Amino acid sequence: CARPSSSKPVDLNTHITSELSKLAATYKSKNDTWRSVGYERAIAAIRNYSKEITSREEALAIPGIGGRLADKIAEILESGRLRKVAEVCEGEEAETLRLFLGVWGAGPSTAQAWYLQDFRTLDDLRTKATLTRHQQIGLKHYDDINSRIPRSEVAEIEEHVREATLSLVRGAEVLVCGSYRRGKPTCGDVDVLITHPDGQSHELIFRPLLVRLRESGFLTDDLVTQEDNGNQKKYLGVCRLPGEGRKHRRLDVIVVPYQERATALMYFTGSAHFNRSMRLLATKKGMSLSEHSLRAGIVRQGGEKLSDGYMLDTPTEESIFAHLGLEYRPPEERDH
Ligand code: DCP
Ligand code: MG
Ligand code: MN
Repeated sequence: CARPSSSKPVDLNTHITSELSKLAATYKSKNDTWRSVGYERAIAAIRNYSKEITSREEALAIPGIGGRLADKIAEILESGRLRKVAEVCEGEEAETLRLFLGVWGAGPSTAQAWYLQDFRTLDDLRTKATLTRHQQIGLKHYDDINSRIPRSEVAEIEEHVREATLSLVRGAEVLVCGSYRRGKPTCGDVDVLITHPDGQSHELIFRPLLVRLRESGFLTDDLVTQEDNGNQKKYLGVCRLPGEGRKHRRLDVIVVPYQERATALMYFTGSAHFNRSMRLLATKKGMSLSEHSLRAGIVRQGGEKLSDGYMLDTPTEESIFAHLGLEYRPPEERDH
């Protein structure tokens, strides 16, 4: 939940939330949104609780935790684990769905459909399933895409993209966001934000950069090239550094106008959960936050926007926190 850094609670209940997270993830993979969202809310409530939970009664007193969840917490407190995790998260169906969800471009309903068609292995998918173009790429690079990227390699990829960008347009700014900027030891992909301080030259970067990186063999597969997200452009693909023994890595690039750099930076740094909290908080304050801008004076009536309000000046991330009445939180503290 969005809150000032000074009051950020230390998570003393990871033994509880880690068990509940397994349930939330498995229900999500089974397309049981109702249950997975229920567990995710409970996890958020427990994370916001600043003390170690020591009894069923204490759990029950936390807003958002009901009787059945308190029972589960009590079981974890007594035995260190939850029998329901074994029941729900282990076994052929759950394991196959996890395997299939690792195919880029496959969501819970696709994974489930494949399971119902009696596919059980990646080879089954390769030989028998009807795959979208994205899923074919996801399957081709399955092992590489599903292995974590060390920070040092993310930095090499950043440097590679920076050199290519600067050779096209001098003075461009290139920065890796996502889990890397949040300080994670390894990353799932590389999220590169590009902008230009002159406010205009960013428009010259997107296509030529992709052409250059494709020609050099660095980009190996294109997933999505989206040129129409307002003034921002977004590319999703697969890349590989030159040299022997390199893995294929997922690469996301956004090119944004300088005016939108702080809101785009904050969005692209995440986490996704943090972004949802910040947007929710903005909405509660009659504002609206997106990767493009922060607006104030929004008038809503029953979910409908009556007034679009006006744009606030957001030259830095600090200014966004300030407009929202929050103390600044550095990227390392934006996981939730
Ligand atoms: N993002 C978001 N909502 C989503 C997906 C992404 O707000 N549904 C934002 C927040 C993410 C950022 O984009 O932090 C980058 O997305 P990634 O999927 O690359 O996520 P991370 O970089 O945070 O983690 P990972 O290490 O898995 O890449
Ligand atoms: Mg990422
Ligand atoms: Mn990404």
